[in-house]
Amino acid sequence: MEKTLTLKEYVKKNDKEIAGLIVKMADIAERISQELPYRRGKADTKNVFGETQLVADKWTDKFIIGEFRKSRLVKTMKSEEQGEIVKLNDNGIFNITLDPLDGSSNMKSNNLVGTIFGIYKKDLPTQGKNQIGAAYILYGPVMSLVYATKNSVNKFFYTKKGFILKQKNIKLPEPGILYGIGGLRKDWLPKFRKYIEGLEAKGYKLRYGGSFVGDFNQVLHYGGIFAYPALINKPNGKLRLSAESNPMSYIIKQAGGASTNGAGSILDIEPESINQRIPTYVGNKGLIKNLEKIL
Ligand code: AHM
Ligand code: MG
Repeated sequence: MEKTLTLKEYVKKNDKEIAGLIVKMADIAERISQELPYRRGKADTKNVFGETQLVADKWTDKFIIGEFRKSRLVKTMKSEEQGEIVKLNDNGIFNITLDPLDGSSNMKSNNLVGTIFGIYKKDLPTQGKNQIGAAYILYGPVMSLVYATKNSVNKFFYTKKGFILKQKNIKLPEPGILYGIGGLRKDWLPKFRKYIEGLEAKGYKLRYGGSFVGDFNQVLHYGGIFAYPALINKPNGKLRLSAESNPMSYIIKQAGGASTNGAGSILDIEPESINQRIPTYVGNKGLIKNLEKIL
């Protein structure tokens, strides 16, 4: 039987450059999962995107930024819950993007939520292709941490022994079996609706849970496509380029898949602003190529 590897052992051996960061993320995940049952309800404030914040959105944001400030590894952070880039440590090595609690509208019903990180050495804002790594945490049913670097995509499960390696070098199964799409179908662009009808005709199954981390995680394991598309009344969709779309586009690429905003890879987009939204389509390469042709 192969020896069980802890996250710390694995990342130190295989992705040394960002080992300290990933270990810190795992510690952060453990604490957040313990606190979520108690950090509930509305906060009566709005974030820079005009969305009502929950107590959990604000607490996770403050907690994660504080932890990275203490760790001294991080120079700056751009969080979805903060309008501006936050300076942490002048001598820090990394610049991090953060969605502290993705899918937080699922908190009320106790459905999936997660945390998303993009990792850069370049100063922010910059193109997603400049990431040197990206990661997400999914808080259940078993808490998991998935991180990607240029080497591979790897998954860890939280157990009595802490985070342990569950799957290394994850690749998207071909040709995929699922699709999950945000926004109301009546608001999708006609060409996109036709594309999805084509997938349905081929037997692709709808799996949509309303959290990017959860819905993306399914695509990573079964193959298929996730999108928060351009909508008739919201041409840029909903997802944020820096905090959400870029890290997930990096992970899908390392798993053998692709991303697009409808015209080209999300990772190539030169950011116009730090709070920019972008139509987001991620999944198996063939599916994304076909979609680009249609759009
Ligand atoms: P959040 O980070 O504020 O939770 O917003 C992003 C989430 C995604 O996880 C999900 O794909 C999308 O919003 C769902 O939005 P809606 O419920 O508005 O359709
Ligand atoms: Mg989010």
